[in-house]
Amino acid sequence: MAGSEILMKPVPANKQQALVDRLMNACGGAYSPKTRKKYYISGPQWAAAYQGQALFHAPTREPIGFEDVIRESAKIGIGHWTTHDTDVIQTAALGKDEQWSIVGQIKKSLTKHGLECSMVTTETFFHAVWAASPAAESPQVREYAAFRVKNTVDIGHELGARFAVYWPGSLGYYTQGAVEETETLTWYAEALNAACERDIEVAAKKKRKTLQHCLEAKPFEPQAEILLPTSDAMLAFISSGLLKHPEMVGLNPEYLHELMWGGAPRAALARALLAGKLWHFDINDGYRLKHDVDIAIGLVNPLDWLNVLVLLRTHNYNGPFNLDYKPPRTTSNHGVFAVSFPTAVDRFITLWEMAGDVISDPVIKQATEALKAGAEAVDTRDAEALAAAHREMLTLHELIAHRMFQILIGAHAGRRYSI
Ligand code: XLS
Ligand code: MG
Ligand code: MG
Repeated sequence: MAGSEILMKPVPANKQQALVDRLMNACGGAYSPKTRKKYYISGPQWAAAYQGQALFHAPTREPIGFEDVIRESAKIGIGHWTTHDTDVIQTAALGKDEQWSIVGQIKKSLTKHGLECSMVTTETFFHAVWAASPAAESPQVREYAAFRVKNTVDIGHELGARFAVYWPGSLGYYTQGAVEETETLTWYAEALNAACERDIEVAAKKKRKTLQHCLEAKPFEPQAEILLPTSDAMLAFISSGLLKHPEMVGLNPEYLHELMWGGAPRAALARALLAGKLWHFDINDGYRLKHDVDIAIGLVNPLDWLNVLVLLRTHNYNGPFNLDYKPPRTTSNHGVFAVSFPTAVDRFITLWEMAGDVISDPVIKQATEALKAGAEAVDTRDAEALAAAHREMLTLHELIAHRMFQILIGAHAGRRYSI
């Protein structure tokens, strides 16, 4: 095919949706909504309603509301819905009657479409009131922060949520020295304490379990320096003694946020698992040491994702997988629900099932068992003898990596390429 050959006529605007839909169909391999619903996948209001705006970018999509997101999620087979307080309630209406009337409408819409609200989170980064963070020097701002997180707990219980997430985005600074780190962290802990205490009260009243409060770290953005930049920092914070109810507080790691600081997401998740704090997980993709590009799962690092899911399946992680990504600015409103969300869900399911293949693969199993069996007895104080005894066996590390690649491309199941 000549590189410059034009195969298609220009496509008029009113034919483009049909083209996208036809090519989506041609892709094949889509799971049914019923199958998709079997997985604990949640769709954030803010991800679906994201209009493509950023510091250097004007929006490319029209605004949509919670009714649209809930209805379209139901059609796709996304069984759970998550939201920030201000994704659905204007800041000025928070805590007022208007809030409860909106929450009532949300409940109706969820019931109508058979969705559940799994998680609620407080926006403590967007509004001007958070310019100095939710743990600002001013006691009035901190009191407002406490009100906001407590109010989110109330909303969460009303909507039947099990999780509350905290991404303290603006907890940091642009210029060093203005804020004292230990003081700021102590103040931030006070907000979490207020949320947990409120939760204990409301849960008792409503005869519900308390929520699982999950901290989410991100190494940079929107502040230049962040006081709790990684999931490990969050773990240290949980056990710092500042929290009154550390047992109520765990983690919501985000895949890309760990990659952003140059970490290995799978290793970060492993540390959270060991601490018993891997409760909730934001799934997406992107690049190391770049800003928060929030690409949908599997489009950048499918092999790494496969590895992540092998770890989670091995340890029976049974929390939500929250689709915290941003449909690209090039995707239309139609494309968000016709392409972006269903394909993200389907890549997740495929990678999850592949992780099952990895776990039961006979080659990987034998290789792993052989590595754990070690070599024949040698003097365990003799480094040279030990290294020599294991020399051939350690080639299995690379062999296992190759086998995972084969599983990723289907070669283990007979897919062949030949010249
Ligand atoms: C932003 C975060 C945010 C949280 C919820 O980078 O990922 O979306 O998940 O506030
Ligand atoms: Mg997130
Ligand atoms: Mg992100």
